[in-house]
Amino acid sequence: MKNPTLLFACTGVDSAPWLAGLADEFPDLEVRLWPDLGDPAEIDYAFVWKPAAGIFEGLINLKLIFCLGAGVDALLKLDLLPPGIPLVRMVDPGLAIGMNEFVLMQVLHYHRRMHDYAALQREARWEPLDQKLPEDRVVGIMGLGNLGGTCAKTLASLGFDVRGWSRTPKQIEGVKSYEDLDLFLRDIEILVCLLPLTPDTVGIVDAALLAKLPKGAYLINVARGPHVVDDDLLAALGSGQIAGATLDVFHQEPLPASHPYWRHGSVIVVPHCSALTQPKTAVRTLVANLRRAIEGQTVENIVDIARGY
Ligand code: NDP
Ligand code: OXD
Repeated sequence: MKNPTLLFACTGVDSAPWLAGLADEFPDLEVRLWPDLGDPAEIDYAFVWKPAAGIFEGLINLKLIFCLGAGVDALLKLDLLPPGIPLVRMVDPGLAIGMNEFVLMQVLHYHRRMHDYAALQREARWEPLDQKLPEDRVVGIMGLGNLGGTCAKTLASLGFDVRGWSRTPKQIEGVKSYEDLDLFLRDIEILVCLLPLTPDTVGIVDAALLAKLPKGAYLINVARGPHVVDDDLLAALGSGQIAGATLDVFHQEPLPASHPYWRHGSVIVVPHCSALTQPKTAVRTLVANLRRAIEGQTVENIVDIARGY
């Protein structure tokens, strides 16, 4: 019997640590590196990120597609997935650790008023500001899945008043779960977006949503750029409705040099790096799921294509 064969087709990703990790964790797996795929009929599985057009052509024995990232919006938009082949997204401890660190860092940044201190420093003003206890700081997380749920748990464990909004109710210790968006937004001082990008969530952070937050709230968007209507956020920053924003993701990436976010005094821009898929942990996640597939067990984290995540 032939060895299981995986096509590695991840654009812009250094394949070396992945290939080394796969060789260690699954020596019997044959890995083909796109575009040198050999006989397409021999490919059983594909591991992809920003794949080239036509990549799935001729893969007549393809059984599963694994995505290197947690978000599959770009892949679904390309409209090149062969019908009927399940798509598996990345749910991995390394990603959750990275996102947890980044969100915690930015929530603490706003909670401890570093944004205000930076403004005071620009004017050489020595002015200690009021400090709130975490229990008096309301942090809201849109999306309570693998990443949002992890961040919510961490913030709750530090004593923050954490509220979460998701499609279905969640039970996370110390976190108030909301399904009604308006009710959820009412008292949020720091809003974190960790939703998947779907037809239901594109443009969700618009003028109407921002106006429902208390004046002077902060936004942390670590999900996808198109969740935010940029002109509406810029207007809300201008009016003071939003006091500051941390943005990791953008409509166009890299963010064009001319974009007003780059030089906006109330915006922190980082280059889509809040959580990177780490080969060290993600190879083990991939291999565990590959083995489940090969042994005929249930594969975890299959995307509901109709729902978009
Ligand atoms: P999950 O699928 O685990 O969680 C998604 C959450 O969003 C779920 O709680 C889901 O609710 C909720 N949700 C989805 N649609 C709606 C809706 N219409 N209304 C209300 N709630 C909704 O995703 P992850 O936590 O793994 O990842 C979230 C996103 O983070 C990814 O899709 C990706 O875009 C982004 N990401 C960004 C990274 C970065 O570096 N910036 C890195 C990794 C991911 P329910 O549970 O009820 O279904
Ligand atoms: C992801 C990402 O979805 O890197 O994993 O954004």
